[in-house]
Amino acid sequence: TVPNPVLECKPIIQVEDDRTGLSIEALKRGFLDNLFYVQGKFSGIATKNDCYMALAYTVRDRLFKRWVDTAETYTKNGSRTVCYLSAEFLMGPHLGNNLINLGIYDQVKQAIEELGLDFYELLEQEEEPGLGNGGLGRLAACYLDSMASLEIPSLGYGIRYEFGIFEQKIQDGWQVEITDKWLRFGNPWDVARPEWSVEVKLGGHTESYVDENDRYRVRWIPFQVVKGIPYDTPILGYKVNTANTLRLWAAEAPESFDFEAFNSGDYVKAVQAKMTSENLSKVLYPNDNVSQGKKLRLAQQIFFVSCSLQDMIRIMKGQKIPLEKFHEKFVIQLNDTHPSIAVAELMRLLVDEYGMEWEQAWEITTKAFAYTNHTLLPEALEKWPLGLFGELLPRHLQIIYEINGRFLDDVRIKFPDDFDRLKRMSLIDESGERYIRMANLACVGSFAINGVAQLHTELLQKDVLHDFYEMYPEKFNNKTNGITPRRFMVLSNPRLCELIDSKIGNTWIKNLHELRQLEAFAEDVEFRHKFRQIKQAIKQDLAEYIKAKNGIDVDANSLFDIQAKRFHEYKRQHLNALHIITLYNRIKANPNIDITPRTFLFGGKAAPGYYIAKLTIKLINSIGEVVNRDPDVRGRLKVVFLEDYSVKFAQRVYPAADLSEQISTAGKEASGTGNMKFALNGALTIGTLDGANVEIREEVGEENFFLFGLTAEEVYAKKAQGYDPMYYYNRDPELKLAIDRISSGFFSHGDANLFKPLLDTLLHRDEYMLLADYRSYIECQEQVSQAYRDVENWTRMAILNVARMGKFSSDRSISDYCEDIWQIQPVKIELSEYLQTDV
Ligand code: NBX
Repeated sequence: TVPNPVLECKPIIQVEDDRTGLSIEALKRGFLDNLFYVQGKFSGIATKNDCYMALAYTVRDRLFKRWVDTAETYTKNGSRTVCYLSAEFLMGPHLGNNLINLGIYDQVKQAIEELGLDFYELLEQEEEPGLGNGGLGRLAACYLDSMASLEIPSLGYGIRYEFGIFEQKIQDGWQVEITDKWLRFGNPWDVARPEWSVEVKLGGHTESYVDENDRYRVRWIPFQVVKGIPYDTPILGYKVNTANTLRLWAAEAPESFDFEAFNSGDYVKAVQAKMTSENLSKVLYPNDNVSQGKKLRLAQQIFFVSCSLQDMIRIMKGQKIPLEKFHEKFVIQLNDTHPSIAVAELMRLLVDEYGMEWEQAWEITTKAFAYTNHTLLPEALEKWPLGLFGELLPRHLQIIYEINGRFLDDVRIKFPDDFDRLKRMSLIDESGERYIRMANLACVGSFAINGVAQLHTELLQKDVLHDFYEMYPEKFNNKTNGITPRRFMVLSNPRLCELIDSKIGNTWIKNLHELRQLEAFAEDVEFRHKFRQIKQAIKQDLAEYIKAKNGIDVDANSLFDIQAKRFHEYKRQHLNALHIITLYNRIKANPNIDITPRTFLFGGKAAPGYYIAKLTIKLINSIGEVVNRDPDVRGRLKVVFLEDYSVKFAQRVYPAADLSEQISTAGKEASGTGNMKFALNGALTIGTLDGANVEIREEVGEENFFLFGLTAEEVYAKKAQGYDPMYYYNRDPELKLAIDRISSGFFSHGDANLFKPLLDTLLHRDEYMLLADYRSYIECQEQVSQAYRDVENWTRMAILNVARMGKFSSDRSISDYCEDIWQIQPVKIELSEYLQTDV
């Protein structure tokens, strides 16, 4: 292509101006300028949203020099790049985070206040892009922050869902779902790049042919073609010049498609085809840890995967790097199996579209991919009915057969005559209805396979992926999850940060291990006092929010006991509920009993089709209704359901917790990351030996962690022996009473049937062993209540938790990925001096 002279020109940014200046005056001018030129309003009629938008653009302007220079540097250097492929990115609000990472939070706050506006009110205006369900999507977001902060060239690739995770309303105690119209007022943070659109084929059939070199080739004649348009969001690192890109694809019908149908005269059909295409990026599937096997979901997966791989090839062409070097230019991390069709799609692109030999293409493919597993739950392992798969992706089905044939030959050589093993490892499940097993495809197509916590990786190797571990032990490794301290401390807990900074400076934000220096202050009475005051003030703020929102009076002196996460039986919110009922029953039996006052806070969504999870929400609200108004309780117990838990709201919740509930059945939670966010903010954990709890306890010390429950091994052993929940029910009178209170209709206005499905699962199956763990949990909670009364010691333990959380920074996780898997080094982005903040 002819060099475009425009490419050689950029604005000469050499003086502080309204788009780059960081002085209060420049920020104010920038804001007014954007209010005028972008929103087209004078201040007299500007709405809060206009002001938010003007502020967002003012901050965005200050990102662009970094973003453009980063892209330019990577392009000129042909830098090796990590591509993080994820069906979900749960980013949370961008504005506050960008202010923190740019290092201009205080200046902007002052500028806005000098304009007579309420800074926090403007921050609150942002509609968060809820493009994820829970931990997996939020992990992707934390990793983008850390990759940028560590100056690692990276691209996040995903889907720009028009409707993100639904908004949750509670009506009469039940969850009701409202569509999330997050794009309603426009999105100031992304930029459409229609010039980089690509096409994705779907459906139809394949044909074989012989090419001009007498080679056997396959051609795919699709039924439908969909266009993907990339939308780019800058991802700025913390106090560095690196601004990487999150590239999300939106689906559209290609113009030619409309045109053909239009010419044939069927205008309505043409518009319908357009609608069908746009459906692809319409909505995020709201399931967490369960796969539904819907065709539209598979279409979403191939859509964003194909767009992303084609985009990588375009980038290579732009940098004149030959395709044979694909795996040197890019390493692709698969965030669970959701993008694992990429293995077959890259093969298709290389072999069918670029005429590469199979062997070479396979060599490149298996050097390019790495796979992260996030679950041990069998119902979450993705498998696609063969028929459905072949209808949508006929060519990929053939490619998977070919991969499978060659792979099974390898298995046969390594394990001769082991026919059961072949059946288990095959990419196709042929035990009944035939399915494609996506985890198997991901394992075969990747050079690295990792779990997300030590225990989880061990269980993968021992159980879920055992055959693959025996086949390829060298591929397996652990990468314990982490969280970004920028969003989950600096942004969400400024008061605690200020206290910490006053003692140890602020370099801990980049090197979280430095928090260790706080250990010494755990013994400092004055420090403990300040630490407590801060927690108290934050709890008071939340109490006021609850009063306004739920109309419930909450005592900020009570122990704030919080469980905030998706609702799922394995996470056992109903075990927490049984504890509340037990305390309530004790009060009813003895109204003068001495009880540590507690406020039980719950937050989280249930998948709309997950009846038992929704019923658990109803149960908690029903218990709250009774407990909160019973005069015998005299305010000693309160139960509050926090509606519509989101990243934005989570940032208010973590800092307010005294006690963090991490009570999943051992062996079920892959890692958990909320557990880390709570502990980093000075909550103590009550938890099982599950996921990353094990490592958190190791770090903070067993004396600073409330442990209960069966171990993963004990859970398996008990199941193998034939577990009978009724045994516990009949033997533990308090447990029996708690359950009977529910089944009698006590919490449901006398309706004895309402919670029957929930109780039936507990009494007759109890897959997640609540009854087996009940007594241990209750006793552990008694220790918590006792410990909370010793104010000084509780504070000491809380400080030690904060001090010892260094390991759980996502910076540590990302450095480990870089060293062990990605083989990638940082690339410094140089900016002219006058544009730098306090880097
Ligand atoms: O991933 C979560 C795990 O449950 C957590 O233990 C872990 O900490 C976190 C990050 O590694 N998994 C998760 O959030 N899964 C999903 O959201 C999910 C969504 C769709 C789907 C399957 C799983 N089809």
